[in-house]
Amino acid sequence: MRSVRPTNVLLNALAVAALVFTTSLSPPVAAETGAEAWLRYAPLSPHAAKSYKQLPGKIVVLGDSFVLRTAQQELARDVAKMLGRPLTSSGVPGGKAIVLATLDEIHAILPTLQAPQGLKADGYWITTARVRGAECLIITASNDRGVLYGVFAFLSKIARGESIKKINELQQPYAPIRWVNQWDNLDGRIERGYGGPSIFFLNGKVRDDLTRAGQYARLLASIGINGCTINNVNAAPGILEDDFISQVRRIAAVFRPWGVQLSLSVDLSSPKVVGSTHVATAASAVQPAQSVAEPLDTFDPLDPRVADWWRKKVNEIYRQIPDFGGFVVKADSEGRLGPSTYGRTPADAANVIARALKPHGGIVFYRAFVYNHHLDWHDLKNDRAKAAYDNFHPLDGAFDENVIVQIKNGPIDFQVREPVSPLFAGLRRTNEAVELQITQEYTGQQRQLCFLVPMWKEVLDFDMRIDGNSTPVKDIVSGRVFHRPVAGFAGVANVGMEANWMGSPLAMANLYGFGRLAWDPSLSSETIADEWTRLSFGRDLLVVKTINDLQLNSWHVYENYTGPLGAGTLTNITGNHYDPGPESSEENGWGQWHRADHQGIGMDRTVATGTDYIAQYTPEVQKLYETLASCPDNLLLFFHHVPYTYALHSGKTVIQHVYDSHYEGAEQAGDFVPQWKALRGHIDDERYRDILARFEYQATEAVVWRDAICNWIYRLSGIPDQKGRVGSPQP
Ligand code: GCW
Repeated sequence: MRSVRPTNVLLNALAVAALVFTTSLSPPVAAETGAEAWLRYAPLSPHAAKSYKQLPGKIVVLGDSFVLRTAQQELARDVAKMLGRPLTSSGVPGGKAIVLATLDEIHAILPTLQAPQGLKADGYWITTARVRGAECLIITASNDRGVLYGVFAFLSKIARGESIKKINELQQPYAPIRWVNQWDNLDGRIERGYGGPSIFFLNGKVRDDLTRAGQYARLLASIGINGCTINNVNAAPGILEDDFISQVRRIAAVFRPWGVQLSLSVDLSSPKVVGSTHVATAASAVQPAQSVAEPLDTFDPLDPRVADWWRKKVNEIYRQIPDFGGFVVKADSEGRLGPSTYGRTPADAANVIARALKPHGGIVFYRAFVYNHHLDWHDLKNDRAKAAYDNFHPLDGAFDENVIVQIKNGPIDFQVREPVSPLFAGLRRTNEAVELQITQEYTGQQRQLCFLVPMWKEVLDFDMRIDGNSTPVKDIVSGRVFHRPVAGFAGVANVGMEANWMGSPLAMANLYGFGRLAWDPSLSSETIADEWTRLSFGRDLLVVKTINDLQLNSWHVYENYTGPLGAGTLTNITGNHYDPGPESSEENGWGQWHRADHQGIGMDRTVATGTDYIAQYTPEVQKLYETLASCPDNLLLFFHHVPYTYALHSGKTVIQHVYDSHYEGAEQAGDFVPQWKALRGHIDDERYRDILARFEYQATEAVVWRDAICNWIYRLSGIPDQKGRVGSPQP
């Protein structure tokens, strides 16, 4: 046997000792699945915990409701997790305490307490006051939900290490409607969902175990989201079968403690088909339906029998779900039936349902995503981008007060870059909501990093110049500009059963960011990214800086190697919406055309020579886009058809820009890998390895994209890359 020399033994022993020493110095990095998302509430170091030692050890809750109880439990549990300190709870004031109560309740013990300004529904105020001689921390609001939001905001401060000394913070939501839509099918699959199967449905029934649905509601409440539509806008009529409603009721029950209102997507032909669709049944805990709506031979919205059908159906829903939110409607779109079957308008369709909901306080979201997907592509005047405005602008003022027209941010379909929809400025007497897509359908499907908050900020801050005034989109969709009673934000989230919800831990920043922007669109992308990173990954400075940078750069990087100059995401649009497929955009009726040919590229949407789309904007915005001189480079090909040799404002030709941006983007995506590798040992191994594998994959995909687009455009244009990378043999 070979003897081991003493020096080696000594060195090995020293190495082991050194390892043990260093590991015992750095705090253990616990395994994480991402399931807790931004609500990890990791224990604070003893040093950090010290700065919260003045926090009272008791919670006093005034009043009683599901939501207040949730607020109290959440506070007690998470403070214990972070500070290692139990909090007792009581309904009776006395001594130092954290008081949770609505303003009305608090006035019973503190009649003089006045919020610095009127609190809107869901707004909250965190302050300190002396109650019967004892210094108390007060979390108050005009309603119970606001108290819960205040608790989450307070916990977020501790988790991020913010000081709570002399706290006095009042926060109001920017808009009353802050909803997510889930595109879940009843069989359990999710349309454009990349985080596993539905948390609500399985094999045509509501899941028996709704634990995840409850946890989802908690995540939503923590960022101020107050409504969730649980099923696909391509709605199965079976959702309205009486037996199904009694199943859905169970989902509403797990949402309720978090103040999340449940709503449903419905098919407009329901009056004709519901009653004859087969849905799987589950044991019902409520009495059978009292007012069965029989199937009719029509769904004509102006037929009184149809109005009666909706009334009965809605009454039955409210009997089972008293806090039901309302319906989302996709009609006359992508093959869905709609009011056009009977020569009726979207307003006729929306109003018949709205009138059934009105006595209960429910709302109809009627989607403006109505377009003809059999457009004649030979006709250069045809333009899908015009559809929403053409269909809805003439109906301004025709919708009932409890209808909201839900408008996608751009006129096409969640592309990597689009101008904002002109319809935002085209409805003055109609409620609006902006629809943003959190799930990354056209932006990498969660397999590639694309933090969408900077894109949404550009949309929300875009000034529509209505009547020559400053009218950013955020002020229109929040109801401010035209003083609309209900308005706001809808985000297509599509979380699923995968532990980390969206399929990728980093993609959760988009859900977080949606909620934060819906609450306060003036927050910067940097602030939102920073909050999210600290909550999700901790406060290590290298971790925070690296992840923030990755997130904040990712949209531009993705745009660089996928879709140039506003031409759209050049994905396979007839297939998976993921791989490069620029040819699939052309020569079909879908209308996602870029009009690339041998001479040039881009859609001419000008008033002068094009489709006239630009005429849908206000005069100042028209001016911006109509001429090549003023049109920004990043939207050039959305609005204009130009030769490949056209010189951009940057001085580069279009073709050289395409080559350069694709090479630059692929290189930037490749750089994500070493940036991420620097975090090894600074975060838990599970998420480290998972995300590393994603970045390595993204780096190779970016090269696939680069080559596909560069070769395609070279084949079309015949113009080689000045830098010799495309179109001529490598030296
Ligand atoms: O972009 C398209 C999606 C469809 C979706 C549709 C819509 C739910 O590819 O999957 O259908 O938009 O928004 O209605």
